[in-house]
This record gives sequence, structure tokens and C-alpha cells, in this order.
Amino acid sequence: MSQPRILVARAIFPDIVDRLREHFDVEANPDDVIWTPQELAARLADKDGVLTTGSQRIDATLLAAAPRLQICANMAVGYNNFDVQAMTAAGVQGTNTPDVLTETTADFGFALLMATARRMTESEHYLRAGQWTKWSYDMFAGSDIHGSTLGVIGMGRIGQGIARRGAHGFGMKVVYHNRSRLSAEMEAECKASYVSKEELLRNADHVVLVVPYTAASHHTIGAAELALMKPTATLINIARGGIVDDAALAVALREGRIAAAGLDVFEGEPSVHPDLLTVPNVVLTPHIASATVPTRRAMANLAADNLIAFFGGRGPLTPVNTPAVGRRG
Ligand code: 8YV
Repeated sequence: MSQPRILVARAIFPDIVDRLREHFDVEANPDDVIWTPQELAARLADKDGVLTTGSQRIDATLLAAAPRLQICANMAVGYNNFDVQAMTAAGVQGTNTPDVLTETTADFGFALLMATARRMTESEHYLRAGQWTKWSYDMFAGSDIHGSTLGVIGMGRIGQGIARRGAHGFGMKVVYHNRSRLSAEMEAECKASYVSKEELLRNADHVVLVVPYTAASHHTIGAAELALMKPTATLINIARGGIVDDAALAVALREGRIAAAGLDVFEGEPSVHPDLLTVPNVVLTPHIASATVPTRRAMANLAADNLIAFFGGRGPLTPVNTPAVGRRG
């Protein structure tokens, strides 16, 4: 019997591609070419499975062009690049990579918060530009992390990791907002109190966004929400582009309506709103919250394991949908 045909849509660790080759007939993308949706569809015409990253959109048009496709294994915990409804209707399994990136991403969220509140990149640019000629009492004076109020919007696994770091590591008072309230045990573990989004925005010194991107979470933070925040507050987005209205944020930063922002994700990335590139009080990173070597390897291995388990008849390890009837290759 011939092996299932798999497309690895972006470059990943070569040894993990080799591992896939032990089970499948693999077409890889070692040069990391960014295919158009049409080019991706053409490559998927004869494939049974695909390993995707967040940059490949899987929708009804693509599924119609890929009649053999049975599974899309995303190398990401977020899967807003999947039209899950269309996949389920077409009998296509989706999987993601939860858990393996939780602590790494929470570490980064906290690093971005610290860098933003303490103006680390802004002051580094000043130093590199040769502008540091003397010390002064208010030079790059920022805001404190310890003892301040941390507001976490989106209290899933990564949000809980941020809350734990804030409460246990830095003595922060933690408030959170989420679609559903956590159990009393989990609230106690995170030392976090549930509040309305409005109360959180009014009271938090630092707001961290960790919600999944959906139509309902689009522009969770826009001009109206920014207006509720303290003028001394910082805003951190490690969730997804589109959770924040980047144009409104650039205005709020320029006008000093909030003190600073730290952004790892952007609307329309890898493009960045031009106004965010010119305001000084923002720390910008290129979607690297999960980027440590062990974690990126764990993500790629979990995506590969999902493909191997699925085609081995053991079912997907970390499914995001449950198609009633699967496709047959
Ligand atoms: C990925 C992420 O690196 O897991 C996620 O949802 O945002 C990142 O960890 C990115 O989506 C590439 O797939």
C-alpha cells in the first residue's frame, strides 16, 4: 500500500521532516517559499495531509481544490487560519499544538511587559544612537511592575501562566476577564480576581491580552477601550493581530493617552501599521512569543505526531474539531 502524501507547507526543523519521511511520502518547503493560496491549493491537489503554520489559510475554496486532504496539522496553538466550520463540513480533521508552548509564551509575555514598562528598547536605541551624554533623574523613568495591578484579558493556559508569574513572582494584584470564570481553585492558584472588562481596563496598571482571535474578539481593544485605561498604563498584545485596533493604538500612544505598549502580533503582519513604527513608546517584536528552540521543536514534533497518529488509525492527539465523517484517501 502506498504511503499517505503529506505537504509540509513551511520550512521546519529538517530532522523533523526526516521523521515524517519515515511514515509518509513528503513534499517539504526547505526554502520556506511563501506560496499564494493558489500555489498552496495546487500542491494540495494530490495530498492526504498538510502540516501548516499560522500563515496558511485553510478555507472552503482550498478544501474544494484538495479532494484527498484528510487532516491539517497546525504548528501553532491558535488556529484562526482554519475555517473550522468549512473543515468540519468537508470531513477534514484539524489539530493544533496546545500546552507545549504555554510556559515559553507566558515567559515572553512577561518579558515584553517588563521591557515596555521599563522602556528598555527605547533607551537602548537612545544609547546606540550616541545620545547618552549624562545621567538625569527622570531619564527613561517608567512604571513599576512589582506591587502594581496586572489585568489579564483571556485567562486560558497562557493567561494563567502570566497571572501566576505576576502574582507569585512580582507581588502583583491580578485581575482577569474571560468568557467564563475560572474555578475557585484555579483563581486561588493564580491569585486572580474576576472583573468586568471595563473594570479591568479602568483599574489595571498593565493589561495583557491573551485571547484567541475570532470574529467576536476582533478589536477587543479599540479607541473606546483605550480611553478607559489609565494614562500611566501599558498594554501588551501577545494574542493575535486584530485583537487590537492598531491605528487607534498608535493615536493613543502618540497622544499619551496610555503610557506604552508592547506588541508581538499585528493586524496584517508581517506588515506593521506605519504609525506604530514612528511612535517611541512601543516595543515591537516579530511574533516570537513561542520562539525558543526547545518549544518550536516541541510544536513541530506535536504537529508531526498528530499526522502520524491520525494516519496510524489512533486518532488525532490534539484535535480542534470532530468531523462526523472523515474523508477517505
Ligand atoms: C506560532 C502562535 O509561532 O502558537 C501560536 O498560536 O501564535 C505562535 O506560537 C505562529 O502562529 C506560527 O505558526
